[in-house]
Amino acid sequence: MPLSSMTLANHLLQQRTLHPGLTNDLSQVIQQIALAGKVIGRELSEAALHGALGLTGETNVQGEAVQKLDEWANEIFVQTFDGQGSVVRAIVSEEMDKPREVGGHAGDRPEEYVLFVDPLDGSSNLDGNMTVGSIFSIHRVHGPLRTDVETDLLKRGRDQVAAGYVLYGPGTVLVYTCGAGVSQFTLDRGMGEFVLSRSRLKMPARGKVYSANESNYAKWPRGVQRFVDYLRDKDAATGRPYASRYSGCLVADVHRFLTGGGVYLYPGEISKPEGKLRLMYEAAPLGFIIEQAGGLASTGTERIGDILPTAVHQRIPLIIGSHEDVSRAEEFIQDKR
Ligand code: FBP
Repeated sequence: MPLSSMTLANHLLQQRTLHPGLTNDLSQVIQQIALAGKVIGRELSEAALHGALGLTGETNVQGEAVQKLDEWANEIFVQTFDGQGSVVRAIVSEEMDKPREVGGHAGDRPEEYVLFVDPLDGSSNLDGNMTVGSIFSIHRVHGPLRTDVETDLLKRGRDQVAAGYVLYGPGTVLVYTCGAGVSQFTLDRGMGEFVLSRSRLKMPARGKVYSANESNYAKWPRGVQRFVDYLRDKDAATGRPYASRYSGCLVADVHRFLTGGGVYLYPGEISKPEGKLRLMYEAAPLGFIIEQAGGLASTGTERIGDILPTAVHQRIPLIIGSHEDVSRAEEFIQDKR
């Protein structure tokens, strides 16, 4: 029995009365993303039957091996917005070297958007039939936009008008914010609708779980090592040691903390201070969600939302999660502890 019959469309309609920034066009974009999420979720659940698993043999702009489903999911997002009347002017994707102009019109609408997307985050989990997700970030553009001029697309996380993700796990879940709190919807396969399953999400100030690829421990700066040592130390008063959980999918780990608290780290390394994750379609959108839920997203020295990107595929160190845990990490990284 569903918790409520509040579908995503109804929720967006309701939110529009409360939040002027959530315009009809922006609601439309979020619903189109939900549609792409349904299509991707259905294909993932039967991918092994369609021979859709495995690698394409190509590498993407990040130098990573491309899963067939990475490419396919990217195409689903492009097709979803590449139609006449779409208010999305361009898509920047982890799977595309250059921004892709879509929608077939040039600045003739009062309000247009650029969509930044990681079509399938954690895709190395696919062959193991494990959780993956799609991450999205939406920026509003006013007037002419030169999609071939990268600087026109570089905006701070705090300027996002909406962000969220679709998580493909036991259930298919969509989580979004447009700056007025965080809401979670679960796909009711019978109705084919995303139905509200949690609203006004607030995460615990401190957690009991941390996520990090500890095989990189030796490559981390001393401050990061000391913070992870601190989480592993025994101290009942501060709920330590924390449990270690690392799924190989950023969205899945962050979603865990949205509900139960905790901290995820993909820090910079001594020889690679920029880390692995991408600012504009991984760190910034998840940072917007987590901060709307009372958490924090940081590089260790700077708030993710305040960073002006230098490139659309820029990488950034990420420490994200419960406010007290991320603040503690910053203290260790900045040698204040
Ligand atoms: P993709 O978007 O290419 O999947 O990369 C991001 C990611 O897979 C995260 O989801 C995950 O947390 C991390 O990289 C895993 O990286 P590693 O295998 O180095 O631990």
